[in-house]
Amino acid sequence: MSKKKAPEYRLFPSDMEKTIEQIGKECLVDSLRRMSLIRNFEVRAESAYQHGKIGGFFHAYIGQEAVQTAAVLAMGKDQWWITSYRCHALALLLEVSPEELMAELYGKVTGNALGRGGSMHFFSERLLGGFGIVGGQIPIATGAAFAIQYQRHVASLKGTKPADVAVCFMGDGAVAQGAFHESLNLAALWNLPCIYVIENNQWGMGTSVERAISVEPIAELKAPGYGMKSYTLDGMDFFQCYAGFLHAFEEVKRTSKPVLIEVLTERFRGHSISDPGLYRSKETLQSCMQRDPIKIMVKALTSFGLLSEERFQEIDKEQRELVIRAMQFAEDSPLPDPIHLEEDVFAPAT
Ligand SMILES: Cc1ncc(C[n+]2csc(CCOP(=O)(O)OP(=O)(O)O)c2C)c(N)n1
Repeated sequence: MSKKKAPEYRLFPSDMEKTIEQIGKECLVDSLRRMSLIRNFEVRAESAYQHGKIGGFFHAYIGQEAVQTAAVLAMGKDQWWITSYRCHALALLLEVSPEELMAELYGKVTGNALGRGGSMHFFSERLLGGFGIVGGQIPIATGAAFAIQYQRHVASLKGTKPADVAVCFMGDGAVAQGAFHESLNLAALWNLPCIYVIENNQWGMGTSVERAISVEPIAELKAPGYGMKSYTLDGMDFFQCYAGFLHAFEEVKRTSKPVLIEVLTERFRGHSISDPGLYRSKETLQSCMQRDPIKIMVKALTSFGLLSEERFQEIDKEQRELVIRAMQFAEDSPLPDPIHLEEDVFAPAT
């Protein structure tokens, strides 16, 4: 196999100072608080897992926090949101309580899916789910975008604030799935307001993106095949992500045409909690972690005089305590009664 040329990325042009001014101090500090909540939730839940309190699959979002935090801020919570099994952050960002999510991880009846779904299947009113099948969420997002367009022209859903777009997060590994290509073709053909976001964290389990995906930059080279526009964002930089997502959101609202976004990011952990990550060296991981999105944001906010290091430490402590209270709630909650075991299971009896 011949070695591919190193991709040359053309990042979305953004201006940090302008973005900071546009978002404003209060909202920026709140976004940092949300990123700290996600990080603390993941770190504490990992430790609960190691102590045998949580079982099953578990995929942390550590390292990628800036991406979905910026997307939800830029587009608002009223869109249709959907993602892969790496879904803890999106649920927190869409205001599902840490208690409800932690209880779900603990398999307790007070959990987000009554303790029956676990780590990969968080949901909320506007979060159509975490999905365990790689690429499984892409056709569903496309359907949500179809519903938005249909309701605009034909009918309206009573009582609910209409969404402007459907936002579909996926990993780089999902790009090799047929569902990705079928969905993009249909969305482009029918002008569906869908924003497809590839979170390129460089790995699909232990396979590097350069060994799995035929061309890079992924979005820039794949989107033209469907007549779609594309953007590439630096996923460790909250401000770049915000500017890029906001631009794409305004564009899709105006044109009702789908766009494809590639966000360059890194996961600071293994694929899942059971992955020791032997396919990348300690040095490579250390160098990725130099660009910690939380540290980058703290540095930017302090340098603009919007936050002090001490204030960040306080915020971080508050979030840590919030998560510890959520763990206590999960611990104290009852397990589901086995009598409910076969409820809500769609498996026809033979
Ligand atoms: C259809 C399908 N094939 C294989 C798997 C096993 N699997 C789970 S995660 C994963 C890697 C996906 O990587 P990527 O899409 O880059 O997302 P990331 O985990 O990096 O967020 C694979 C192959 C699966 N869940 N579904």
